[in-house]
Amino acid sequence: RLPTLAVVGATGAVGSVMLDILSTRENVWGEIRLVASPRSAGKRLTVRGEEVEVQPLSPEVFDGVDVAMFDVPDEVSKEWAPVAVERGAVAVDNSGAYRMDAGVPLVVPEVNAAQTRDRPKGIVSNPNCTTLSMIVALGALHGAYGLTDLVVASYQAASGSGQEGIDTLHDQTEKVATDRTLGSRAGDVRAAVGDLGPYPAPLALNVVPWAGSLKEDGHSSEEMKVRNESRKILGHSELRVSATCVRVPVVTTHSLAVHATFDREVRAGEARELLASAPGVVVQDDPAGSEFPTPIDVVGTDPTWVGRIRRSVDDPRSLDLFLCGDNLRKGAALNTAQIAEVIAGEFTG
Ligand code: 2RA
Repeated sequence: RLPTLAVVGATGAVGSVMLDILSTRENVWGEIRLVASPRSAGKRLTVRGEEVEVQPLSPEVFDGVDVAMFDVPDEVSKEWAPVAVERGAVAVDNSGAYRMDAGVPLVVPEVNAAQTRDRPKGIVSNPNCTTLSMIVALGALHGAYGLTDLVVASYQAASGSGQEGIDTLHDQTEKVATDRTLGSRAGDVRAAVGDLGPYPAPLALNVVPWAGSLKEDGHSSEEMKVRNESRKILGHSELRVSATCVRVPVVTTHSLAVHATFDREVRAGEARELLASAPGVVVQDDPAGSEFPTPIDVVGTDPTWVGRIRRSVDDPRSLDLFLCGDNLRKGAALNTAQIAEVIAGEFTG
């Protein structure tokens, strides 16, 4: 029997990428049920070439469901993932509600797929998109060389803030497009863009060193997620991580500059080969030929792209890398789908 899947949050920014992914990957599902808030229920969406009506979120909607994916805000997952589990489903959750829960595995199939089975609460968590945009490549390097330290600067796309982020970036970009004097006087861009949307400063013609909410000692929630989730996924509770998360005027695909230090000396050429053969990683690294990943070229693709691979000038145990990953695909929908497929394998053998 092919298992039944519920997609909760089917109408959101990640939800629509999910429907595309479910329609293009090898089909492992019987029925696919689409679920959303009562506000969006009744819409008809296409998945696997068929129109399906979106059902309102309710306990009964999980009856007969084997795997329920959640792409909804933390508080909705907190309330409804246990309801799905009670009704007999395994919940795969892409919110922050359960990621650091000791009874919930945090899974990236290329790195720690086996942990999917160890789910005492019936819930498996999907990491944050920023962690996911680098961790497949870093997991491969960790397996070979043993990571000790990570220094990360993120360049995060507007779609990490959902449709509101994308709309804000486009609206602001339109407002600054024709005045060529803008950006040369403090305050001129701020005055021109008006509405800041979900951001604390204009995103057009700018970079904003902030994502998420304020945590202890001035760190942002996004920076703490990069640290805590990397440690949990890699099973390395001593890993030292410093992150600075920055929003940039890119629509979709997060980028990261990473300084990674290992237990032993590393060679750039060897690391490049290792990454090139790692599942889910593509190396694009020829600066002489202007070959390196950029978000506008990576968007819409599944792998983590790595370039600018070089050994640190001052430390033979460190590598510097530049990574890009589509934050809506591998960063959210794709990884969730991959976890769900691992669970589907338990039903079909
Ligand atoms: C962001 N990581 O990019 C968040 C979204 N989950 O804002």
